[in-house]
Amino acid sequence: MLTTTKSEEAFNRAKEVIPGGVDSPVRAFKSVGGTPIFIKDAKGAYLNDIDGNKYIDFVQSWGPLIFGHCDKDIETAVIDATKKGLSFGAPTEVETELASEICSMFDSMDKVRFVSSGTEAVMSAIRLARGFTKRDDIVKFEGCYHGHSDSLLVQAGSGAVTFGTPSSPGVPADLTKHTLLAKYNDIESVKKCFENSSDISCIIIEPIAGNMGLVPADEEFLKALREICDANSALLIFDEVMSGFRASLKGAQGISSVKPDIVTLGKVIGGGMPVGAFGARGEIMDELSPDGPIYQAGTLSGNPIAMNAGLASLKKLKSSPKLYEELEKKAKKLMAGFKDVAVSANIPLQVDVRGSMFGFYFNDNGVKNFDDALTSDTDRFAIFHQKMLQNGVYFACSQFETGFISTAISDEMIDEVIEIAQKVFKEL
Ligand code: KE4
Repeated sequence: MLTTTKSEEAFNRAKEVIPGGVDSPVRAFKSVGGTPIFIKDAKGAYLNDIDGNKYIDFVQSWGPLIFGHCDKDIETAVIDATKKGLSFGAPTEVETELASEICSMFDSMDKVRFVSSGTEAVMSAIRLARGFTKRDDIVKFEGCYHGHSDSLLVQAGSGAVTFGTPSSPGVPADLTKHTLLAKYNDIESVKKCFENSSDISCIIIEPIAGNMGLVPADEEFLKALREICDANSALLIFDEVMSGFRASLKGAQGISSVKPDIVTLGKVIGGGMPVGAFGARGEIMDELSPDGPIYQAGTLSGNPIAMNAGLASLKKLKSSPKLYEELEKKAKKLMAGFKDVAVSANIPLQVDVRGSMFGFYFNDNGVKNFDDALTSDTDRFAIFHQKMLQNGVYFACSQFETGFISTAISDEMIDEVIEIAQKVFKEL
């Protein structure tokens, strides 16, 4: 039995001065039960908690740590940058370098602007789309999560769904009346939005949804979104904060032929430091202040530490072309192993993989949208999560999240985790 005494004490102390004891709700383990594990440090594929327990990490800070923890190159880049000063609030060449790297990877991007979180990137992208088209309405999909800015916190995925409060108090109805909801992988529901409003500025989608569990969009569906946007002069926003550099070197755009108008990024491009970004063709981005009228700003936007961490991360990604093949192979091996042990334990399990991203549902049927995802057995997931944790395996603490493979996770580790799953599935 895992001793988590120190984490329990730490959690009680944290709750006195931090709401819910956490700085982001999903970390509170509310939907899986038990005490959130307090991390002491991490190295490679492993997390070490303050009770001296060790875990193989499939969360990797919700996506950023594609090279695992304490990667030498990223660590060196951060330490070297720190010695030159933490932040200047003035332009630095490293911002241009990282912007050029990113723009060179995405055909749909001539220019990109950096911010400090995925939420900020999406919030800015929505304002840009509204300003550029001079329209107020937006279309989002049930179960997709795009950060916690007001217009997007409507029937969100991720933490909000986990708590069953799809739309948060504190978000004015006057604002969310401009947010139209459609069903993922269902083009008829999108057409209905365009019948109900002639004021739609954009459609925003996670082209590979990772916040209702892992649900890739059908290619035909993405093509239909592109067509409906073109027919109505609305912009198509791909929120690739999670899938960017995780599904492939070009995120979902490395897999789908569909080109968005605006892309939002985050997580991996910060290498573990706070970074978000949004980019588009020059005609759209030039509408942003100071050249254009659409205002957007940030004290630590493009700060050199985060930029150097991101640059080191992207250079590593670009330098190993086989990287995504290897990560996907490991993800498929893990999911095939889970499928096998589930079948032998007579447990219904749906699995899916896109590059280094993997997902599994305790569900009799395939999952194509949010309604399907919600029919999953979250009680069984909670028991699974706790038992895997007891055995030193750290998965996302919600059925409505995605798992990740880092380069630090070896085939031997995957074999070990499948063996543990063999035991755990029998106890579900
Ligand atoms: P942040 O503001 O949390 O950096 O990014 C928001 C965001 C935007 N778009 C997508 C597709 C995202 O997945 C996210 C954030 N992802 C969640 C995990 N699924 C962050 C974890 C958390 O909220 O603590």
